[in-house]
Amino acid sequence: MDHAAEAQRTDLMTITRHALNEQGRHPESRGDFTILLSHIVLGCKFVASAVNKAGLAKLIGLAGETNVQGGQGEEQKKLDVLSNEVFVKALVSSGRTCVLVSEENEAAIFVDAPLRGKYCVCFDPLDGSSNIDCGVSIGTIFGIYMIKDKDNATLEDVLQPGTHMIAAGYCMYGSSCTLVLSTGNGVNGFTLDPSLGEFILTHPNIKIPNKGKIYSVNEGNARNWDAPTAKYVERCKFPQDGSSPKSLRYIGSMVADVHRTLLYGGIFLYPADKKSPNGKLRVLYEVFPMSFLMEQAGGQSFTGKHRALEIVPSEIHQRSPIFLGSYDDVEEIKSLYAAESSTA
Ligand code: AFP
Repeated sequence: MDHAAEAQRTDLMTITRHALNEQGRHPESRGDFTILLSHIVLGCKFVASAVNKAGLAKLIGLAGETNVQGGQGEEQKKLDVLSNEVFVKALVSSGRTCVLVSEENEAAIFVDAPLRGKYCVCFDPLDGSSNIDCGVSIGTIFGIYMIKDKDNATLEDVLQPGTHMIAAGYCMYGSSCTLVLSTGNGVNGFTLDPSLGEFILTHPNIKIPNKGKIYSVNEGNARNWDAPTAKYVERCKFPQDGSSPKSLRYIGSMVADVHRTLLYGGIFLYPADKKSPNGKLRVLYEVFPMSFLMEQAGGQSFTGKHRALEIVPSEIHQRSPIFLGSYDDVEEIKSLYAAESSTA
């Protein structure tokens, strides 16, 4: 590498440098968020490394436990357990968190007083775990809130609408490891450079195309869909305006499906159906963070009734139907639901 290329390589926008720049926009800031983020980044690096080694280390396989969603037949895998431990430890040891909600823990975790800070983090440490055994992309999803009073933390601090979130993101463990983050000022994507061990800004200011050519849904559930969802998917395949049909892409790992939607445009749907009237995906650590990112990137997110970020959750593991993606594509499904409710 010549000197010019070497010099350019040292001028990289790492995620820490980015966070410090953002911090500079808030003169009152004391760097607490930057410290919290650096602990999240550490957790992501640790999980990325564990995912990469999983096949070799025989970490894959059932741990013999059932997670809190177990009543619905979901099994917890060893990597999930490990990832959860990693994130809980990383978040608690940051000294900046107060209440934690994890997909893997039935109850919220209240951090002990000496280590308490002003943030609440809701997270799914390893989403898409049914994809682990076949090496398909999986990810960590997180949403961050500010505590009202850290000496009197309650569940209400996390049972807030998504509009109160101050930051959200996901890390995708795939062919590359990519961390996508929004602190409410647009969306940026950082890719892990394994030679440096640093997340480098590779996708600045991500904007989702206004309209996309892809729809993403588990069509195996089609016979249980309601009329607006069924009609929308029919229109994707047989457009009425003379346009080309949309392509179907569905990985079954929300982080990977949403990442593609964010970059290429289109729509991701996990609707309600007759079997699951509340859909499948969890409000606090799937629906809210992804909706926050979509809106920050210029897209939309809708529940079938209203803007997804306006849900007021009453339980930490609550589920909701979700339609998110390109602005115009979500607009179309919104109009189908509006037409249905006006004839009801
Ligand atoms: P798993 O963690 O059980 O693999 O579930 C993944 C997930 O929560 C989300 O990441 C996917 O978008 C969705 O479920 C896939 O659900 P279906 O398998 O019902 O399509």
